[in-house]
This record gives sequence, structure tokens and C-alpha cells, in this order.
Amino acid sequence: MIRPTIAGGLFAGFLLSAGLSATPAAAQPTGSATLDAVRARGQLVCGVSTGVPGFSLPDSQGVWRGLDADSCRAIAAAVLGDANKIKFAPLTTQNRFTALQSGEIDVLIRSTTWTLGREANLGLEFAGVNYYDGTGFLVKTAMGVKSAKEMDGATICVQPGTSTELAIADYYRVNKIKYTPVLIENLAEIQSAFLSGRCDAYSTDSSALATFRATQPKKEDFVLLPEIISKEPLGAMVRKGDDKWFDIVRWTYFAEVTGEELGVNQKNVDQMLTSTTPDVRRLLGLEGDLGKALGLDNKFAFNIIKQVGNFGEIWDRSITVLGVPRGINNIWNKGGLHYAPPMR
Ligand SMILES: N[C@@H](CCC(=O)N[C@@H](CS)C(=O)NCC(=O)O)C(=O)O
Repeated sequence: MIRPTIAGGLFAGFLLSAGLSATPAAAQPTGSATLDAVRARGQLVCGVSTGVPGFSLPDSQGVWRGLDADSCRAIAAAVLGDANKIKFAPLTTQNRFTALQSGEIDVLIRSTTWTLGREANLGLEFAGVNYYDGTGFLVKTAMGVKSAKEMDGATICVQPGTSTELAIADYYRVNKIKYTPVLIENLAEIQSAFLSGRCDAYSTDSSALATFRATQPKKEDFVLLPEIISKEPLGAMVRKGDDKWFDIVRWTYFAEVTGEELGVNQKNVDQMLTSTTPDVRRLLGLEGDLGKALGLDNKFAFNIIKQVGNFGEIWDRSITVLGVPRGINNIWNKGGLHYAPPMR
């Protein structure tokens, strides 16, 4: 047993001293099938929605913008050192989980609610929450409705296969109110069905309703009803069984939150490289081997913040600009729920 090891060591030593290595670094297996595939491809494939303002929507140049799109970019920055090495895969409510199960995408960040059923039944798991949301209702101001409880006999447009569908069913059963769901999978179709009056209300995550309203030519024609009838924690999903990839996706989000907490942002991240604060030094890879522990470069968090921003910056550029208050989506020391464990 000893001889081949010594011989192997000598051989490897020879290759190294000759400036060669037995296997190119990029091809060395990392123990994560997804990480290996992403590196070999030189690109992250990220599943997003087909076009929700504030979350994932191509701009006039065809560049995907939004919280989910940037959450994807942060993973590309962490893993490949380049936030632009990414392909966005637009998915519907119905095909999003199969796209992840089949390996068509590496990660799903598509306003998807974390529920027990999804995590236990689909062979998939949630690696973090980027938006603490809840189901809401949008109606036309002209209807004069002030509450979701005034909707007896109403038709409600909702996308099938969503947790929204289930939340509405519970809510109206409890409140003994009859309504008719109008199930439409395609996003553009459901929105035009609502606008043209085929349904009295449009229900989905209140964030998406608020950003949809904000992007209408006359937003005052629409009212977001006051009731938020469910918890919809939206986050990143990965396949079960690839723990290293799970860790990478999870700690990418934690690095964004830690950046915000420590005041490290896109503008000052270069100056922060001279910081003497231990937490900042560890975050930016100046001390410790945090990146290496994840199978990444020690500069992974530096790359995320430099190229995409910290969590607050990502949030503000996508959500705050649409007039949606941060509320419970602030970081923990400002009264919100976004919290990262120690990065050490
Ligand atoms: N959070 C809910 C709803 C998700 C959902 O599909 N939301 C709508 C909000 S508009 C969406 O993203 N649609 C975009 C699309 O169909 O491409 C879930 O996970 O089931």
C-alpha cells in the first residue's frame, strides 16, 4: 500500500514541479455534483419567474433585473467569480419544480414559498429566504371594495400550483365566503384577465401585487386590500442530497446579509480590504479560510458584494424603487427577519 502512494506522490511532485497537474483544477471533483457541473459549464443556470417586476424581469436591453435575478447573480459571483456567468431559465408556477428535479437548472429562485409539503415531498429543499411575503388581493379601485371579506361571490384570478391557491381556499372557508377561483398558469394571461375584468380580484404574493400595481400606467386605479392572509417565505431551492451545494447557496445569502450588517457595500468594499475589524476581514477573505471551507475562493463574499452588492443594496435597487416598504424584510438589528449566523 505504501509503495504506490509514494510513487503517486513522486509523480504528482514531478508534474507540479514541471508546472503541470494531473487533472486541471477546474475538473477536480469537489464532492458536489452541482458545483462540478456549474464549473465545467462555466455558467450557473438559475430558474426564475417569467417576468415579475422587482423579482425577475428582463429590462429593455434584455438584462434580467430584480431581487431573484440578483440573488442568482450572487451565486455566480461566489462560485465562478463572475456574476455575469449566468443563464436565466424562466419558469412557470407549474414547471418550476420539475426543472430543478431534472437538473435543467442548478438552483430555483422564483418567488417560491417554503412549505413543509414542498420540502418533504419533492426531493428539494430551501436554502434561505430572500423575501418574507404573504398572500394579498388586488382589486380595481372602481369596485369600491375595502376588505377581502367583502368578496362574497367574487371571481379571483390565481395561478395554479401555487401556495396562493391553498391560502385563499383556507381563508374563505374559515370566513364562510363563496368565491370562484379562475386558474390561469400564464403570467401575462392572468394579468390581462384581471385588467380586462374577467375576475374581480387578482391574488398572489402581496409583493408581486404591489410591484405589478406600481408598474401600471395609473396605479391609483388599483387597490391592494389590507388583509395579508398567509405566510409566504420566498427563497432559494436546491436538490436534496448535494449538501455542499446547499451550503454554498445558503452562505451566499448569509454573506449578503453579513455585508449589510457590517456596512460593507459595493462602493466601499475595496477600501474595506484595509479594515482591521475581524468580522470584516473574515468576510472578505483576508483572514481565515471561509471560502475554502465551502469549496470556493476565499474571496467569494468579496466578489458577491463587489459585483452584486450586499443584501440591502440588492433589495433597494429592486424593491424599494418600486415603493414597497422594507418592513419585516429589514435585517435583524433593524427590526427585520434577515439574520445571518456568524461567519467564522
Ligand atoms: N409564492 C407562491 C406563488 C408564486 C408565484 O408564482 N407567484 C407569481 C407572482 S406574480 C409569479 O411569480 N408568477 C410569475 C410567472 O408565472 O412567471 C408559490 O410559491 O406558490
